[in-house]
Amino acid sequence: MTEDSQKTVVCSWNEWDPLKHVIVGRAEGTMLQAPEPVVQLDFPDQGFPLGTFGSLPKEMEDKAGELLDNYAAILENRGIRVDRPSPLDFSQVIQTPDWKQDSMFGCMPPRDVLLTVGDEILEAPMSFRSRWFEYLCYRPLLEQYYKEDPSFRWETAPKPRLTDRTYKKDFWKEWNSISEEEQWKRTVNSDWIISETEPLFDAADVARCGKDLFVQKSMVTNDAGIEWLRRHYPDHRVHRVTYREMLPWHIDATLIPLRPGLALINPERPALGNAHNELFKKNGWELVEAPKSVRKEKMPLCTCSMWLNMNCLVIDTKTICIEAAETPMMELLDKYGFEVIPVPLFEVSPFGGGLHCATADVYREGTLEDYFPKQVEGF
Ligand code: DAV
Repeated sequence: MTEDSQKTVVCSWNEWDPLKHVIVGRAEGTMLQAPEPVVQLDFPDQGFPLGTFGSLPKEMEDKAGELLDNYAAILENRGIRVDRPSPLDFSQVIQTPDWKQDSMFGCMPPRDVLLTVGDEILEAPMSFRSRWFEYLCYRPLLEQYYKEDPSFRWETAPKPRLTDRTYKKDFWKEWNSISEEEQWKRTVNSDWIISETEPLFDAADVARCGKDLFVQKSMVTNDAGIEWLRRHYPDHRVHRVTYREMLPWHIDATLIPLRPGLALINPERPALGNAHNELFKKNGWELVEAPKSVRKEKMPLCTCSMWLNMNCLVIDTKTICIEAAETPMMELLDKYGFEVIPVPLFEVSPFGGGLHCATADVYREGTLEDYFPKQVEGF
């Protein structure tokens, strides 16, 4: 092998070290997926009432594709290597010995599937049946990294069975019939649809800060999944975090680490319990409340919240990509000394998220550091 082919390709310990290599997702073929235990989409005014499914409209897909290509070009112009996944036919029926699912989803948000910690990329289990095979879209890239980089550790979490035991029976029927007060009660107890039958997590429920990994318990991440991560990363401190959010789904519109000592938080989703804020405070971190999005409405067929303005990509501790319309967010980060790169990506949101969701780290220059030397007991 040549000297060049022996270099380190995969390494990233946190959300802010200088980004050199990243995966940007693709919109092609994305489905409004077929109903399954976790996903019960209902967009009657937009042509997809409960129980129906199908491809996202072609003109939406074209626009999203254009914006993602533009995002990739912006990063490449900064000297960052950008790779893209290989979409599958997401309209196909998939099955395992345990279940059959009428469609897949897509491969716009690599952040949901791939968790990069140091020299390892871990394929997350995923708790949607429609997303069970999504890792295949990234296999051509992972195979290539494996050949190029002798120290790359390619890992996959146990593939979940996702049988009916994985999901609480009649969850949605119950959830939709109880009062808001009851819903908050269940929320505070993290009592959502997935059971503790098997470890489950999406990679996007993890915020990486060197030795400390913040993992949100959510609609797609259970305690067994958090425990699996704890055992899998014995040299890290895995913190189980919960916020006051009704049906949480990924941490990256709730807590966004920006650089050592600074993180964005969501003012509508305060951390539950005192340990979270105490840990940040004790270690001299400032938690800045994100301003609201300038948008008044979501894109049609978008399943994300109104907080994708927080879903930004840090290029390094002085440079950050923000959605191009989000002036208040840009002004805030400018005040904190960042050079802001505006990236238009709003029309990509129905395909699974914002600027952070649409990427997955492959390489950031830097080493494993301890940014929280003072810990909080039991957290
Ligand atoms: O608040 O809607 C969106 C993240 C999707 N990957 C939110 C989180």
